[in-house]
Amino acid sequence: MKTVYSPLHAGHAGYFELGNGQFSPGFEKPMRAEFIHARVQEVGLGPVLAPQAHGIAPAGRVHTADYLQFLSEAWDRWTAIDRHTPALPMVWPIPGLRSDVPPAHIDGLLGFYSLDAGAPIVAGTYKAIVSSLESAITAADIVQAGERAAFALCRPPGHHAGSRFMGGYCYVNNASAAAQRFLDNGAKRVAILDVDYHHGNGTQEIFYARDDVFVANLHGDPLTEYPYLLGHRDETGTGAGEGFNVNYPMPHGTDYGVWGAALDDACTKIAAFAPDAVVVSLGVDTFEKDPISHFKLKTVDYPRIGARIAKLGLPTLFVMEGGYAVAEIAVNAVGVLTGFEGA
Ligand code: SP5
Ligand code: ZN
Repeated sequence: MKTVYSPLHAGHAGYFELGNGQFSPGFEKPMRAEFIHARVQEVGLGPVLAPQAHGIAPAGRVHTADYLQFLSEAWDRWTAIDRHTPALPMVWPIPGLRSDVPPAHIDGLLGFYSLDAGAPIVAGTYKAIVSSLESAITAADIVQAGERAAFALCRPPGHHAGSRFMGGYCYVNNASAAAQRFLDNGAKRVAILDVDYHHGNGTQEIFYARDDVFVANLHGDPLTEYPYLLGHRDETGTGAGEGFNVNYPMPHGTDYGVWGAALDDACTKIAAFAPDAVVVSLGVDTFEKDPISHFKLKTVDYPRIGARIAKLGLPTLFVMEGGYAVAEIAVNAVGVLTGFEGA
C-alpha cells in the first residue's frame, strides 16, 4: 500500500509536557514518525508519496473557522509579546464559563481553545499541522480513487482534537477530516475505527449527532485514563446520531485476549453499518512497553489487528495517531499494515 508522508512534521519539536507535577520532554516527538517512515521502506510496504498541497481548507469541514484561525495565528501572537518558549494555556474552559466570546489576549485564547496542556505550539507547529492534515486527505483520495488501502503517516496526531479545541498532542483531527473527505466526494457512509490506547474524544464529539459516520473506539477506561472526561460505554450518540457511536473502555492490564474480542465486536458492528470506507485511527500505544499507557499488547498482536480489519473487505485508510515506545513503534505500526496486506 502507498504511504503519504511529509518531513515538515519535524519542525514541531522541542517542547515539554505537563505530567506528574512537572514538565518533561514531550513523548510525542519527531523520531516517532521518522522511525515509522524508515520501517515502511525497510519492509517494502510500497511507495512513499508527498502530500498534495490542500492547505488547511479540508479541516474546515470538521473544525470551526475561528478555531482554525486561532491555530494559524497562535505562534505569531505568542511571540509578538516577546515570548520564546513553547506556547501553552494557563486557563481552561470548564462548564459555566463563557464559550461564546473569544478573548483578545493569547493567554485567554490558548485556554479558550484547549482541552489540556498537552498541545504546545512552537515555530514549526502550524506547518506540521497542515502537512499532517494534507497527508490524511491525500491518502483518503488515493483510497477513494480505487486503492484497497493507504497509510497516512500523520504527525502530529489528531483524534483528541475536537471541532473547536486542541489537546493530547492533537490540533487538527486528521481522521475526521479524512472521513468527511470521503463523504464530500460521494461516499454515503464512513466508519471510523479508533484503536489508539486513548479514547478519541475529538472524533466522538465531531460526529456524535450524525448517522453518516459510525465511530467505534477501543481505549483505556476514562475512569482511570486520559482523557478522563469522555469515552464511557453509555455514550452511544445523540439525536440522529443515536446508535452510531460505540465505546469499548478497558481496564489497565488488558491483553489481546480481551482487546481482540472488543476489536472483533467493533468490526461486526462496522460491517452491519455497511460503510463505503473505513478510517482507522491507528495508535500503537496499546503496546505493553508504551511509556504512558497500560495495556499489554505484544508485537505479534499488531499483524492480527491488521488481518481482522482486512476481513471487513472495505476500502481502508490508516491514519497514524499515538504510540510512544519509540524503539518498537515502527515495527508495531507497520505490523498492522503488513498484517492487513497479508490477510
Ligand atoms: C494521540 C495520543 O496518544 N495522545 C495521548 C495524550 C496523552 N496525554 C496524557 C499523557 C500523560 C503522561 N503521563 C506521563 C507518565 C509517565 N510516567
Ligand atoms: Zn494515544
